[in-house]
Amino acid sequence: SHAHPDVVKQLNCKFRLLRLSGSPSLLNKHLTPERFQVLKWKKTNYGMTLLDCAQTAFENPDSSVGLYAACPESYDVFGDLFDEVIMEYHGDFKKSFIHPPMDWGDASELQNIDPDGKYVISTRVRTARSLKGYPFNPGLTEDQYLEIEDKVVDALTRLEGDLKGQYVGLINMTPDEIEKMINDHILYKEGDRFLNAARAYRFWPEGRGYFYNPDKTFIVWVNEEDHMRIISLQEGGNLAEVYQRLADAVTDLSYCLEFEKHERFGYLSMCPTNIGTGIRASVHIKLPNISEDMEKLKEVAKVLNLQIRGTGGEHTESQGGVLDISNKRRLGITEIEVIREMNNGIQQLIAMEKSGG
Ligand code: ADP
Ligand code: CIR
Repeated sequence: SHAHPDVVKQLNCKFRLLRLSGSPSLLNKHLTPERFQVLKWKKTNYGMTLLDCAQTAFENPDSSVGLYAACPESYDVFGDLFDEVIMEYHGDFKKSFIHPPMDWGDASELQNIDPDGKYVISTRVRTARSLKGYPFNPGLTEDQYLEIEDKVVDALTRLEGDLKGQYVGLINMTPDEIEKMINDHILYKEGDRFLNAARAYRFWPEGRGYFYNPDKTFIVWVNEEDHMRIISLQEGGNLAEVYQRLADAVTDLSYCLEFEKHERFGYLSMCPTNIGTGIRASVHIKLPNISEDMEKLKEVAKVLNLQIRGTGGEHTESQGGVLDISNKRRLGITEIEVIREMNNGIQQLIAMEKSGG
């Protein structure tokens, strides 16, 4: 079936304005007029159109990517566009490439990323998972939010050992409690304008919540950007321990839940930057010497396939010299290869810092 004429009309108007804006987003770069003329008519079996995928860029011309998948099928129905954005973000992942099978490798090959404990404040590794058979945020009904929450919480209650914990729905939290958990880097922030434009906050806080173990080293976010964000974190630089905990948790959860997978792209998520392994492995780190020249540091990070974010995560500023540095690509390489890439890159930055920048 086709997109409704009203949707096409809106798309025509918004597309023209985007072109005029000179937006630097990957969407604006790769949604050429030729592609637009074909894709604007398309609709997925979940009822999602190009408008549902691109409205984040229409409303935020300063987006870096500017494209979200509204449902799993968006990756194929709007494939001409997604392929290009994915190829550029994930480092030349060509159309003929297939994401490799899952391989968590052997965590014991990793050491403490900062043995002297001088630079790294904390280490975090997260991945994204979507439950099979549901759209992503822009297409979810209120009932589906609750259904996903039920299924995920049911699986989480079965976890054992140091993964055992409790689930709290946002609906049962006070604004102060929420603020504290966000500041402690445990809970997701609210009101991100990129997600808001993508219609990711409908029915909020219905179906939203988070799960945590008593040490707060294992966290699961439910129905934020993705159905699930599975997170392992702790103070210091023991990457092996953090990574092993995540691998164990994902393995255990996969016995109870069926995740959405794509034959070329591996695990699917709402943002094309988070497909494949879905892994972002980060340190909170202070590098006073080499961060004096941020432009230069960004250049070095680029060569090392690293991404720099602010202290509160994406779209935040650095506070007190604390940077969030992580792997950039998550697709086309295995889980353990993602971690090696991040590990090598951070080691090199620490070596540069030691030698004075
Ligand atoms: P995500 O990593 O899930 O894509 P964000 O970039 O928004 O999303 O980060 C989410 C939260 O995780 C933020 O509060 C951020 O400060 C926190 N965070 C990221 N890396 C680390 C780390 N190494 N140590 C502690 N907190 C971290
Ligand atoms: C954007 O397009 O700017 C947001 N949707 C975030 C994109 C993914 N983030 C990233 O690579 N830093």
